[in-house]
Amino acid sequence: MATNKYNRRSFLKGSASVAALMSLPVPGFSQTTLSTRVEWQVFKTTPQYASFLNAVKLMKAETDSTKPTSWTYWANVHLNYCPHMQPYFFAWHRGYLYYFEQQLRIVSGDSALTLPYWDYYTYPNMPSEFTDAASGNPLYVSGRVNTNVYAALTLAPFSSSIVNMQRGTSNSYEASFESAPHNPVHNIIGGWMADMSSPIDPIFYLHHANVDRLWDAWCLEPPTIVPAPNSSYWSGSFTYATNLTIARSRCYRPESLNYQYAKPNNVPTRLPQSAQVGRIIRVQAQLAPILTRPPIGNFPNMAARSVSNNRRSLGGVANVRLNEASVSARLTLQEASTTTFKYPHLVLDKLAVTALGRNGGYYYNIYLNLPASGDADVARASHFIGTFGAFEASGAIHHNGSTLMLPLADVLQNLGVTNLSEAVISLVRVNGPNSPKGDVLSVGEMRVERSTDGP
Ligand SMILES: [Cu+2]
Repeated sequence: MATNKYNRRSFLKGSASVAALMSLPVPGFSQTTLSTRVEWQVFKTTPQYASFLNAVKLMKAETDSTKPTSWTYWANVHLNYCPHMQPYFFAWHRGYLYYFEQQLRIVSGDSALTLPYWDYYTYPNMPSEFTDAASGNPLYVSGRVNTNVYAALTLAPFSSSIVNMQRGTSNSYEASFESAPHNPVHNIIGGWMADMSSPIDPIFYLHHANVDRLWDAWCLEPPTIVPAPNSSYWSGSFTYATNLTIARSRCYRPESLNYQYAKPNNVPTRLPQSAQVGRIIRVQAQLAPILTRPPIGNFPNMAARSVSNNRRSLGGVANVRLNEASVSARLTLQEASTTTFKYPHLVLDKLAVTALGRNGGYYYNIYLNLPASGDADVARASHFIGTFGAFEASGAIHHNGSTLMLPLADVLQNLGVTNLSEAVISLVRVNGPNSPKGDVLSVGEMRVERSTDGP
């Protein structure tokens, strides 16, 4: 058709063609026509299902990872550039999916192809098309530990108290959502998904399309607060590869990238019904109320010290090894000047993942000062700091010198703590239907820090 101006062959030549993706008119669509991304169960009944399978197959067959027509090229984009635990987690991934979706159209030659999403809040079991190990199924990868992600789900980001999209604000949707369900879905599935190279597993793209969809749904539900399109938050650009960037402002709304999600599109208000059925009951039992705080382990103390000019450790413990048991650690702290060192963090430093732990199938919810006895579950949400598993560790090891920094400002405010003299940190283990037994992760030093710049 007339609008279909791209020259497919030029994209098969190699990495030099990446730049052309940026100026590519969306094939088959005028500026005002939006394409619609649909849930997998609908998607698989459309003609685009065959195009999708074909594109994945062709991209996996291209072994030159410097070419954007190869599957590995896009996994490397994620490995090298993705922001995790920092601003623009949602927006960067939106641009990433946009370019990947265009690549699928180019490779398949189907200009009507859109990325499907997997709504695990309705269907907690991975679609069977991805788990069929028949040879030649391009959607299958070996090494996944679980295909049911019920244990990863939470309604926490959709609670009425989470009103700010932007990270670094109090009650940030981006920070809450990334922490869970985003990270646990990676961890519980495991295999490639528990690693920064997670886009090797095709389910990655359906997971992130769902993340993008839920971001969109949340933004449209008052009274949510999103930086306005003319805010400086949206100035600048994101990088995906040399010569492949996108203006941040284009990631503000799906419409500015010429797509939308099937309507109605709402955030979930309940966990899946199918949680009542069969083997999932076992998973649900593992999410039972924490009736008691996990026992306090015996760890060497680490004294308060200066970490750098702008970071101060208030104290911590050393050599925390994590296995199938939940554990707590008591940190004796020496408060710093809170006028200079404004921003409190929990820092998990010198992280290592064991060979067993690398596969995933589990994660830990981290809490501050859970009640020592009584029903900790009642107050659990206000004590929540974040999640930790093979996926978070992989990101920290790749991008951040094996250090994970979790902001504490919100939880301290929720608990009314102003002076830090002691902190009890609990790591509560959550398992998928399959999970490893034995040492999985180690934290060389777990400490509370304050920094001059934050959050
Ligand atoms: Cu992800």
